[in-house]
Amino acid sequence: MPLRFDILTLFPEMFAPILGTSIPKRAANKGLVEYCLTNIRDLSTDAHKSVDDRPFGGGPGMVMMCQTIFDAVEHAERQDPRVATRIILSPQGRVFDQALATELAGKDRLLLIAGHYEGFDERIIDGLSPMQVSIGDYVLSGGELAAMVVIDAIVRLLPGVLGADDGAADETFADGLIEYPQYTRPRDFRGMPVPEVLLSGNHKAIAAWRLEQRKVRTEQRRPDLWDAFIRKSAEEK
Ligand code: 9D3
Repeated sequence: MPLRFDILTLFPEMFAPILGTSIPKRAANKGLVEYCLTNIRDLSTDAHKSVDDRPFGGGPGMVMMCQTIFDAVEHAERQDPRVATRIILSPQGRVFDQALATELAGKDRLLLIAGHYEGFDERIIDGLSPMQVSIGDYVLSGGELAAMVVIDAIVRLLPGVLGADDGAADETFADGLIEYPQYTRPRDFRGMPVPEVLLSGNHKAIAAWRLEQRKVRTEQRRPDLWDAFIRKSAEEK
């Protein structure tokens, strides 16, 4: 059975170009995932097709209302007997990382709720108990791009999605170090040469150089990852 993604959004048209391209498309074509979009506005019951309303107590902006979200979740969940892991994209959520991607890649059904411009009525959180997920500390216009980031990171971890030598395992974050620098032809581009060791044919020397590059770069650019790497290395001894 393919991993089923239910995506609840006010802008389903934003998803087609991303999910219909590259790895997410290939995964769907191979029958490894399916994407099921629900337009939250289709579940609105009033004459104006409302999905949001002004906040009680005042304040700026609008708030996504309970009725359409609850009905959209129930509508999507009825379409398949499997229990969905519910995820709501929110700036207040747990920050998404590779460990969470791995955890979610083990589920058989994920339901993602993306809001736009605004926040959610708190009873959506209380009543539906979704996992709340953020993709980082910056302000987006809505949860749609965040949902696509989460989907992309999960899909590429599924068995059979990547080719054998795309090697998801030894990439950045799998072992806590960022990548080594890479080069291809030509050997000299506008006076910038390829590091000599890579042309040496000495595979042990190349591996040692690459590991050193990864360490130096991680220490310089990602002190957070470097601290974790040093602590992990110390524990293993
Ligand atoms: C006034 C307070 N704002 C919260 C920081 C309101 C607000 C801003 C942006 C409410 C929602 C949004 C839209 N963002 C998302 O829905 C979102 C998001 C993000 O903005 N950054 C990182 N991850 C995510 S996941 C969903």
